Amino acid sequence: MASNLDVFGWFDNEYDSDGFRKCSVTGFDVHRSVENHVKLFGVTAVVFLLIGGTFALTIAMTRWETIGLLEPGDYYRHLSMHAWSMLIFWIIFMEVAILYVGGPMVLGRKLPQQWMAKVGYVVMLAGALVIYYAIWTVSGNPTTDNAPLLTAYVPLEINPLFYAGGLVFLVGVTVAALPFFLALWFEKRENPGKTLPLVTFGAFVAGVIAVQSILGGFMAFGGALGWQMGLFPWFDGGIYRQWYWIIGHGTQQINLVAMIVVWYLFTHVIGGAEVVSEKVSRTAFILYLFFITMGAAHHLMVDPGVSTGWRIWNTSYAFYGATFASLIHAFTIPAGLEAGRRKRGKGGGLFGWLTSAPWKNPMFATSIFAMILFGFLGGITGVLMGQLQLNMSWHNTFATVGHFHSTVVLGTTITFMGVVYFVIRTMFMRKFVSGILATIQPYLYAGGMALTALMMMYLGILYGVPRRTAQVVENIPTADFSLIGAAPLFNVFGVVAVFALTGGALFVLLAVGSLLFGERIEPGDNDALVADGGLEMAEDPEDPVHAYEMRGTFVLCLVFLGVFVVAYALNWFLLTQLWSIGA
Ligand code: HEM
Ligand SMILES: [Cu+2]
Repeated sequence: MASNLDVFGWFDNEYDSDGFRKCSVTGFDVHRSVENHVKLFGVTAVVFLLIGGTFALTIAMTRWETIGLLEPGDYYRHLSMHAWSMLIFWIIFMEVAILYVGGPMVLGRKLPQQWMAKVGYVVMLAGALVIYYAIWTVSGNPTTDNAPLLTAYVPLEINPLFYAGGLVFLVGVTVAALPFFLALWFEKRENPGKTLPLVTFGAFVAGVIAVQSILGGFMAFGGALGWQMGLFPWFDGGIYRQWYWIIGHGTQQINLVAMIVVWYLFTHVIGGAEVVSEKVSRTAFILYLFFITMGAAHHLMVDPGVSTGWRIWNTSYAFYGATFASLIHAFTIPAGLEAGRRKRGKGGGLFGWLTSAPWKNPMFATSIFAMILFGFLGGITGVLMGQLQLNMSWHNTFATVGHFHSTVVLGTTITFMGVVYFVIRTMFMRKFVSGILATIQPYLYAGGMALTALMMMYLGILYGVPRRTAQVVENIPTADFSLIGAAPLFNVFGVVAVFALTGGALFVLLAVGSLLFGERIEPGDNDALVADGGLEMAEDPEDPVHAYEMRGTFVLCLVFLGVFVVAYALNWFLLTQLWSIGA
């Protein structure tokens, strides 16, 4: 029974008397309470993506100095709005939705304590608005009120409201995540001997990393706020930076684990993948739990506040435990797809399983593009720049921005766009307003964004173009060298950024358009989404998936390794070239 307020018919699916329905695509028993909250958080996230995307336009058109849209004085304000809308609000609202899918929805349970989800939602929203207010009303007076960007390092003078907003947002996220943890708690209490499904297990690991990160966030923002309000005389800048990066780095690892969870789910549901070895995949998730937060130190590589031993131990020893975990997933997910599709008779030669895959389905394409682009562009560069020596040539250059757009955009954002498509198709039960545009959108966005990220890296590494600044080609204040040689490349950057922005705008149009005008799908009419051969085949115990070949994946892994070696060698070569500067 839909509420009177539901004028768009967004919450009017039919449920049995217990409030459940069976999803014809995933086979999950979906409870109304879970589904409705997933919709709420998901739609809100898209609104933040739209806001963040608008500011992506203004800052990209500023860095393209031929256009030079904003005055240098306004640049930081727009950059802060972009960063917070995208990296924090769009992604974290989506992540709460993904926790509800990975927990109660996969387990076929109700969402426990729904009021917590609602309170968490309102508090998150309030925190976001306070942060927006603090950023937008920045006066720019350097002794009282600077734009916070993401890092807001003390002792920079920043409006205390900003730190307060950050704390409120963190409280909201914590409260919103509680129903997820409760669902797992109840599940384990009722079925003590049963293992959690892999997707739920992965979501739980993401949840634990979130707890670690949030604690770091309370220390950093709470300490900074206390210092700003005069509760204690100082807050050491080095200590702040370490705590700050526990959350700054930790949240990126939540993104990583959340998107890997989605990849396992979508390659299975839509591509027909199966998990080749539960043990191996679960071990990889556990490695993250132990090692990934230690990587926070790679943000302090050039920081005099922490010892060299601390930096090297955390980034070059401990963190490789987490890198190893990523390499495992980089094998097991495509291997599961290959073996699962071969089992369904969709193999053929080395790559027949790939060429026959549902490339026109945007939910499949987004996950596969994200996996490839994240791995090749984001993953490899992350390992390179996370090394003490190579960090020298990356730190605070535009190349860093290229690296993290490869991770949080090419990886997380593209994956989450697929999740939004999925929620529209299987929960809002709407067809896309245009099937062709929905097919094209991931290609346009992934292509445009990949080129944008590559141009950022190119400009940063080869020219040393700095990040976070409005002008370098026309005018570098106080510097006596010139970057004018980079100007033609900035034109290329500007053009490909416009392609990416168009792809992003198309996504928002498709999502909102389909929610408002999309044709309704009747239950059972969604079969086009189901993997070749249907869901049942996946459950046949007589026909183990690991008996099928995975040689295509093996070849892909060798290609990956080859690119890795070349990129590594090239970066060391470029580092040696630095010696000639000033000679
Ligand atoms: C079409 C899409 C996008 C374009 C063209 C774009 C472009 C840019 C540009 C030009 C910068 C400024 C770099 C600088 O001056 O240092 C930037 C910064 C940033 N972007 Fe994006 N971006 C896009 C999407 C995204 C998305 C989806 C996310 C996150 C999910 C994101 C996260 C960030 C962050 C965190 C910063 C850094 C802010 C800081 O330095 O504190 N961007 N982006
Ligand atoms: Cu990091």
